[in-house]
Amino acid sequence: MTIIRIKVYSGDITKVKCQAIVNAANTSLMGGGGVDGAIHRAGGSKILEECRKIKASQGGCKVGHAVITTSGNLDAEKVIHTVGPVWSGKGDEKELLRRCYKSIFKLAVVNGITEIAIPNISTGIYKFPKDIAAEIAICEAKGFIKCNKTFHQIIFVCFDRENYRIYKEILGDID
Ligand code: AR6
Repeated sequence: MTIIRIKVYSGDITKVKCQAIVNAANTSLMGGGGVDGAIHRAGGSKILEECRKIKASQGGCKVGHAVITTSGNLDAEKVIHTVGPVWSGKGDEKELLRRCYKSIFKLAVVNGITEIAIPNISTGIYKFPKDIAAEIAICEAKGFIKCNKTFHQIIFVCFDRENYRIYKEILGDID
């Protein structure tokens, strides 16, 4: 029997019960709109406090990198904040988005996380084409999970219908 470790949910990531959730932040780590705003609102001031400390010590977070904080009032134990690229269609955005996923999984392993919920990074305010972003996200997740047999699960949380449809189409009807 194959145990399916990549899942697709539809809805709000702040409501997902999972060991860690990922935030699509910006380089300042000081909060914003979209999923970033939702996570800070639901998680409360503890998250921003830790983000401030990280900003003071390393000047925020570069595109393609990731940092980890407490989850404040959220059910998750940790929040991993990554910064996706802004889509222009002319630069190395695909590679930078790939790097986001690699950075997330690396931080998860270092912190003993084996279950993670991830939003559709860069596909909102940063305007990355949803189909290309989904191919990258799923390719990186499959590659990671193949090499990390003890990792329990990766949940892609799709807030909008189009992303949900794209993920279901790529992964097949798996839930
Ligand atoms: N749960 C899950 N996914 C969500 C939620 C939610 N509550 N809310 C929105 N999404 P975006 P980006 C989806 O714009 O494109 C912020 O201001 C949304 O439908 O949140 O990486 C940051 O501070 C979309 O599919 O992030 C940055 O400045 C996905 O999350 C900038 O936006 C990503 O949309 C980052 O832009």
